[in-house]
Amino acid sequence: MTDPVPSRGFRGRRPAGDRRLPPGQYETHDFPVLSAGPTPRTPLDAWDFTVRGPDGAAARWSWAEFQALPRETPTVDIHCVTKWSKFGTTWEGVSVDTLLALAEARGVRRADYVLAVCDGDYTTNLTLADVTGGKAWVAFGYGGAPLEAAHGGPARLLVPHRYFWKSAKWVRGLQLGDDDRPGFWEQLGYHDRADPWTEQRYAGDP
Ligand SMILES: Nc1nc2c(c(=O)[nH]1)N[C@H]1C(S)=C(S)[C@@H](COP(=O)(O)O)O[C@H]1N2
Ligand SMILES: [Mo]
Repeated sequence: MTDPVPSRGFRGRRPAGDRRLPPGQYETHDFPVLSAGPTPRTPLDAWDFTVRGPDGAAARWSWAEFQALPRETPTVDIHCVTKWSKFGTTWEGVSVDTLLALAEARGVRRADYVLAVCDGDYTTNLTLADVTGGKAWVAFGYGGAPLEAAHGGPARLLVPHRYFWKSAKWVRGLQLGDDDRPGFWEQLGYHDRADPWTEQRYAGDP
């Protein structure tokens, strides 16, 4: 039997795998650790997660409450601005859509911008659109195991369609706001939006 579809390699100029690799990136099979400071270690009984609206109204979950929320297990490619990409990483966590819907039911008004806040004072800014529509999670599992502290455990934000610095490790909350407030790396000259497919690496990149 002949295959009616030409093999993938002959359909375009570039090897098929390149379609997964944003411009300027290379694939790695390692999982590098990149942290701007020491790894914070918050005990689970002191951990909570807060979604705060622009007017101050907030929804808060303890670790136990958070664990009882509906979970998802996304498998995604991740892209660091230092140019490594890692394909097919599998996480477990709660979708930001789920968190926002529950927060809204508790009187938290949505707003156009989101600042992720973390233990250790790291922050990063995103748009609401960047973290809704099945594109972002608060992940506490990686590769079928609890997320290691070095990689952001107990829980980190996972926003795989943006450069990986937007995936805030040790995340403790999302602050919704009507204004875009630059986070840690964004104040130091990195791009506010950070789309790897258009190489939004530094402030001023189109
Ligand atoms: N809280 C916090 N989150 C962070 C960082 C950090 O320094 N602190 N580094 C960011 C950067 S630059 C990258 S590339 C990824 C690295 O995640 P990893 O160490 O799990 O590879 O985390 C991001 N999230
Ligand atoms: Mo990074």
